[in-house]
Amino acid sequence: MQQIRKTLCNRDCPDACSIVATVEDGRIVRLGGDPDHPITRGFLCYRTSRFLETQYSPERLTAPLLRKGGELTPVSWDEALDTAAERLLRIRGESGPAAIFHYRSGGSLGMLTTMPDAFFARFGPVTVKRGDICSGAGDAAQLADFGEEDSNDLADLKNARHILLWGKNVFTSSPHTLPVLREAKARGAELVLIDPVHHKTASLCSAFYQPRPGGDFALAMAVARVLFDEGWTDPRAADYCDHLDDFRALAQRRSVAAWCRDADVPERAALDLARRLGAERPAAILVGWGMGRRTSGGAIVRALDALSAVSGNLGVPGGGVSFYFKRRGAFDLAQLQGDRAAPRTVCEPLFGQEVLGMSDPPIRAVWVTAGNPVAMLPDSGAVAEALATREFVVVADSFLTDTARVAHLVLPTRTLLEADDVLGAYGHHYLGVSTPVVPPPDGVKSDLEIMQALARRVGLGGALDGSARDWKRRLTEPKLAPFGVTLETLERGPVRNPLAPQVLFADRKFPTPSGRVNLITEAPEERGDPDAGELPLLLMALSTDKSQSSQWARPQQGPAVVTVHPDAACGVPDGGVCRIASRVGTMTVRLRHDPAQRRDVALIPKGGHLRDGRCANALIRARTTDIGEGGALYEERVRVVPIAPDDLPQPLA
Ligand SMILES: Nc1nc2c(c(=O)[nH]1)N[C@H]1C(S)=C(S)[C@@H](COP(=O)(O)OP(=O)(O)OC[C@H]3O[C@@H](n4cnc5c(=O)[nH]c(N)nc54)[C@H](O)[C@@H]3O)O[C@H]1N2
Ligand SMILES: Nc1nc2c(c(=O)[nH]1)N[C@H]1C(S)=C(S)[C@@H](COP(=O)(O)OP(=O)(O)OC[C@H]3O[C@@H](n4cnc5c(=O)[nH]c(N)nc54)[C@H](O)[C@@H]3O)O[C@H]1N2
Ligand code: SF4
Ligand SMILES: [Mo]
Repeated sequence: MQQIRKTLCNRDCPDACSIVATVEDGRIVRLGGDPDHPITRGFLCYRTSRFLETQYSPERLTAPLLRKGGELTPVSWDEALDTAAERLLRIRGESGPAAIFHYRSGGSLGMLTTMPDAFFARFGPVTVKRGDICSGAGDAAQLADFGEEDSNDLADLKNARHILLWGKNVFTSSPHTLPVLREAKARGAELVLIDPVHHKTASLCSAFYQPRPGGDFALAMAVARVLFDEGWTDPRAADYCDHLDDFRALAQRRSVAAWCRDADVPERAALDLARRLGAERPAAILVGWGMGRRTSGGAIVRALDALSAVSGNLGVPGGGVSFYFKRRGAFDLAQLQGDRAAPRTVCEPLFGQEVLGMSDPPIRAVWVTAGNPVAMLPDSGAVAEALATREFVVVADSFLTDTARVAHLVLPTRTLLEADDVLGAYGHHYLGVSTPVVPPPDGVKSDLEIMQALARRVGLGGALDGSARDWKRRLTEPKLAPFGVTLETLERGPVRNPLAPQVLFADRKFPTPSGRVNLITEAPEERGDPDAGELPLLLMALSTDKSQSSQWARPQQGPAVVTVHPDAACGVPDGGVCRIASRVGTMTVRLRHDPAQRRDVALIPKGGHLRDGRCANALIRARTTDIGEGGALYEERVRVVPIAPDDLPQPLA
């Protein structure tokens, strides 16, 4: 018999789609997008529509694995959890809780995936991460400027006359923004893409500007200069912005032409963008997540915030400068926090070197929840070494990832189709629940169940007790019940977060110390690049539709594909095999030519596995962004190294 069951996708993706699963005799046979969800609109992305291959993959872990005599060996849950409890208690007893590091990433954005945080806050508090590999700089920028990070309603884009997609690949990374963009276009809005990389999103746009990577700050200053020179700024901007004179002076430090030369765009780009923002407002800026991952990423996002503010596009329908939707805002997460601060923190982008270097006490144990830091954090080699040299590493995951392979204990967890959780989204304001479409296989536990079982073994008693549904209610109802939204309401279907604004900052009041926008006043430090001659290409490991970070829809074979402009190919033909070399490593790749790209970038899909020799992070040094301790992931320089025919890798016989 066929049954239709719905759940919410918990992947680290802005869209938080409602999935419709068809279940036949206990097995899921089909996945589709929910036509009744206002954002999902009946379709799923490439990677999740093919998730059944992952769900029913023979590689799926269904028993805990414990390292014995060097090998990961299946054991019972009792043995796994007893071992974990004994080791954690011993290390805490001997060295204190700071010797244990709990690292959680974005494998699931469900609120209950933070249950291990609650466990370790009570067991320790232990060492936790600080900064954010994904959005550290952009978050810090928006918080510094506005005191708050959120967005106008997604549907409010339909009120915009212009939409500036500033460094954003909506086709790949947030496909459910597309229908709204198309509707806005149908109502007359014009779209513009500003991105050093040419991608499909350009096809939606009436203009496409391709600055040098990181040239956005200079471009934003050129735009600001035009706004001031033409009198297109909001006459009331001084009422709600601090440092307006200093910001104007910053923009006026150079001519429009000089700023544009620095950004490597034609001068008309600045005139065009200023016209759209100023003379023809309202204009919405959608700030992509890639730009922030540069050494000057925070300054770039702050410059875009300032453009929106001075041009009078903040707090108006059809305006705004959207980087993030406050996905946790509806939930009462205070219950999960401990009452004491963590004794110590590890900067996420510097994971490898910091874990290796910490002393008094050294990090002796690492617990990894919902992350694959070996593949996904820069300087993969150092991350792998940091883990391989600890006494005790635990990884909770459904697959034997690059990170799980170096663990002492691997605990099999649920997939997104088995999740029992509650979620917001970082690309719109709808809330919802995930409900298991099928029960997990025998031998698999949720993060909640794992932490509850461990809590009992380490003397925390029932601190985390309660079913998943109890916790869903506990986290949602304190803030939502006053609006008449209960867990049952969410279980019936998606609900727009009643706490979220339609138009953010409509009162032009900002939760900054002064109550006003804090405009940026300084340009980021100019750093000459000594490597630029020898290593002419900036390596950008970008999202691909085929994968969610290191979770590929299908297994990958052969060398990773790197895309460059034909002039940057060093004579390697389109489709040819070669190496790319950075300061720290080399990698065999297949080169693809694309004349639409700049001559100073090399594009590679993010998420390649280290054990397959496809991991870009093996070539990328660990560096932080200017503010917010994000990862400066797109700043590593590489060159193309042709391989002599004799040295080409031989096909397997
Ligand atoms: N298919 C798929 N979707 C995903 C993911 C995935 O792995 N696969 N990952 C998810 C995750 S983890 C996140 S955080 C989100 C966002 O994921 P991201 O992949 O960060 O998405 P975008 O916001 O499109 O930002 C990427 C864009 O930024 C551009 N960019 C990079 N540097 C610069 C620059 O200096 N200037 C300008 N103007 N642009 C620049 C890139 O060229 C690219 O087009 O999406 C999620 N969506
Ligand atoms: N060079 C380069 N590096 C990057 C990026 C880049 O653009 N370039 N992008 C960065 C970005 S934006 C991000 S967000 C990070 C992403 O880095 P990660 O968050 O580490 O990404 P994933 O590879 O998706 O790893 C998530 C893991 O969680 C597991 N998982 C899924 N659901 C659950 C669950 O419910 N419980 C548990 N315990 N595990 C679960 C999955 O199987 C998967 O192995 O990578 C960053 N790294
Ligand atoms: S990964 Fe994103 S786009 Fe794909 S189904 Fe999940 S929420 Fe939707
Ligand atoms: Mo991310």
